[in-house]
Amino acid sequence: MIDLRSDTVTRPTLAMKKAMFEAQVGDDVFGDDPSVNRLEAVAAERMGKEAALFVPSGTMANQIAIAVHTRPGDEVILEAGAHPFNYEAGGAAVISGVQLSPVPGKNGILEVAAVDAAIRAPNVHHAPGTLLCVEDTHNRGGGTVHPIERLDDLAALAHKRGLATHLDGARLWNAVVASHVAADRRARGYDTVSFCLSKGLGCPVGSLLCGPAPLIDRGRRVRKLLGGGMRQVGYLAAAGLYALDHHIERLEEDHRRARELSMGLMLAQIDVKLPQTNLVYLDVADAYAVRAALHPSGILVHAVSTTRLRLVTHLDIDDAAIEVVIRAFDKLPNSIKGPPPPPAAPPPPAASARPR
Ligand code: TLP
Repeated sequence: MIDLRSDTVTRPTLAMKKAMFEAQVGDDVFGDDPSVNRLEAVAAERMGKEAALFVPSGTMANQIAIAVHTRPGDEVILEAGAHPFNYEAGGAAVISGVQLSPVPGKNGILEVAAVDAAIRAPNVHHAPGTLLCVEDTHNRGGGTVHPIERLDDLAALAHKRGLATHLDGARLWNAVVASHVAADRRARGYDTVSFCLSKGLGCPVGSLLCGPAPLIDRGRRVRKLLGGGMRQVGYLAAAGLYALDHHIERLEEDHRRARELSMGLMLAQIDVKLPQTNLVYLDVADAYAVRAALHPSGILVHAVSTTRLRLVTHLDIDDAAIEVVIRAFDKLPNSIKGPPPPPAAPPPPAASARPR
């Protein structure tokens, strides 16, 4: 199988499994797991924050961040394609009782002026905006990397207007490698930052939420409330520690393969842009038909919509796999891989609305 659906599909390498096998563990709910304690200390240090919390998923990291930064009835501002607005099962409303204010950006990157305009003035009618969430790299935006000035300016504006800031860095290490700007520098303006071990870093499970110690302490309680307190979870923390030492620089290989894949697909007449990191989005006439046509050759892709596909490079995708995928796309009929149909013309106005 050549599984390009996500970078979450990787299996641990033999060396990672060895590190897991040899892990020292204890009961993490009692704070006794040395491997988790070490992972949390290393994560906090790498992000330039005081403390960190090991959680099962990126979704839980974001939801805990939203919970600790807000009160019920508050408003959270985020880009319209952001993960908590699109893929977290409405969790912010259920867990924190907040409303989300989606602001469209360009390829997932927010304009500072648009965020400024979205923050409502204090008024008895308004839900007070108390948190800005930024996503780097931006998944639906195409794996895009924020220019560091934009990250800084968005955080500075939010703080000036009295909002806290959270950086959803599920793929922050991809942004670090692509931009050559260190993780603690990218996260500098943000009160909290999360990152995933289970994506490009190749671990089976896990994410970290990093920030000031009092907020992380509160987050620990929210994690328990959500059922995310885990016991001898040092086996998974050991995978994370291994990945932070061995799987970061290699992300550049995933980015190179994503570029090679997109260039090959361009030659196969596919509507695709050159990616900045490891996420390749394609616009096609029929995404479900393309997905079905590739399946018998063992190629798995993710249909984001009826006309959009996502192909993700990762630890288990090598150069040979990229060639196989390009050849398979080349053979697909134009009727399904060609450009998406133009948007349907709006219906004519109803008879009663027509000028006489
Ligand atoms: N994204 C997944 C799917 O949920 C779409 C993927 O395959 O890309 N923030 C961002 C920016 C993410 O892309 C994701 C996962 C998360 C948070 C949540 O992480 P998990 O899947 O660990 O809950």
